[in-house]
Amino acid sequence: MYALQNGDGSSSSSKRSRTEINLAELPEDPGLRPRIVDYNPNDRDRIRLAYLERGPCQPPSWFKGDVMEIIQTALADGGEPNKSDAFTINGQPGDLYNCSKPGTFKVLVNYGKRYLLRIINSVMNEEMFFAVAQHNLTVVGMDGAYIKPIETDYIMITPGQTMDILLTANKSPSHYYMAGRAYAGVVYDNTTTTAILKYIGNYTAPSTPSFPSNLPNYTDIDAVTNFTNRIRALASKDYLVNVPRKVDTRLYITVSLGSVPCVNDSCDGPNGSRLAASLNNMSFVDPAVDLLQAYYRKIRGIYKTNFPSVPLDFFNFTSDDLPDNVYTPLKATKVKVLEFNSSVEIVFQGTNIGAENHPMHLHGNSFYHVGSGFGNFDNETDPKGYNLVDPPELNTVGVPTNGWAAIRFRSDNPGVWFMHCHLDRHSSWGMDTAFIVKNGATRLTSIRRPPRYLNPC
Ligand SMILES: [Cu+2]
Repeated sequence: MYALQNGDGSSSSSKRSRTEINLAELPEDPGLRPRIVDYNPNDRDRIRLAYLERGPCQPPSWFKGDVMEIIQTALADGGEPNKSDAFTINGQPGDLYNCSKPGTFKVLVNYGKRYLLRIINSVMNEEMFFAVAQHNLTVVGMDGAYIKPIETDYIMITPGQTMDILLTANKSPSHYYMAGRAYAGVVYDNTTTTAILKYIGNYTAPSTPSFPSNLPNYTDIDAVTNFTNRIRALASKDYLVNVPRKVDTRLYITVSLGSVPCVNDSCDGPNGSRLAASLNNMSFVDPAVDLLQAYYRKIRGIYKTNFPSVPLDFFNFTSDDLPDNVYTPLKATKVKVLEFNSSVEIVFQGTNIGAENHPMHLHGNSFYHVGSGFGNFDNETDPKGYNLVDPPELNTVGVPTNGWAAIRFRSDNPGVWFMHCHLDRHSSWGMDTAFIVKNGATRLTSIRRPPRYLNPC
């Protein structure tokens, strides 16, 4: 329990009533701050907000302007949101942007030591290439699971993915750039963010650090494929792979960017339409009551359970010449119900309706990424090439541009789990659905009761 100073100079327990908290007097030093649970539940939201306002806030996408206003305006007008103006590494855009040089983030290293870099792509709308000048990277983990170590001179990481990377400081003591840039989508921020790997010691630093020559260019699709095809589970005696061999529930899901009509063709999408992204032609509509509450409390009329298991129309999904009627999805709140502990296979099929790499992300479960390819998925020949020996266990998988990705998992986590494209603009346009995983037979395999107090959003 922490003691806090009151306005009158006396001190008291931190679990205090709402009227006694003076936000201006909350400690600046994070080390002196009481834990949030030590405050009265009614005060916690105000205190969190007060700390957030003090910063530092370190968004990896940086916008000139109010980011919420930019997004809300774009959603209201039905068009693309502004691109970001910069990417950041640990809050700093780096030397290649105007005015940011003094603040460039630096990683100090000692010659001969090995370092663990934990890379998280929390960029809003772009997959990213990342490299460190003259230093190889050894990727050893992804999304919290070990993989067979990959020696590489660059990575490609999608929003939502995390990687554990070893770097050995074994080059001439100097300054080296680490740099990130986008893998091109339909629209993308084409700036480059940098930080500096700085060796500790006495040497003459270069006026400009060397730049990673192997950082792929924006459109280098081969660099994406070559890197992602190397990702394999560690699959050791201690880290077993347990990929379902038999499939109970099979889903084939097309991933598309389209648009829906707008009154008087007055929106900012193509020909005055409103942009709408979809899975199996369903463009997800945010429900009035959240899905977990609606399911748990049995509130009717919030969602439907008939999310389609296959596309409503089959056509040549990746053709350059698409039928006219495939651009307009249906807007609905549809989910898929899964029995407890069923083995599930999902094949995501990218389409040429706004073709780009879509990082599909599942909440509540990791899954095995058993296969990928370009073009249309062939349900007879492609499964023969699945990797069921050492597929990586992930929670986000990039569906290749105009290609497909297959995943398998066991639905052993009862509850309601959102699944969505991790490019924020696609998710906000409806490239989402949710799974309701039913309870198992016992209390331990059933959804838990909600806590007595839930913070309002
Ligand atoms: Cu997407």
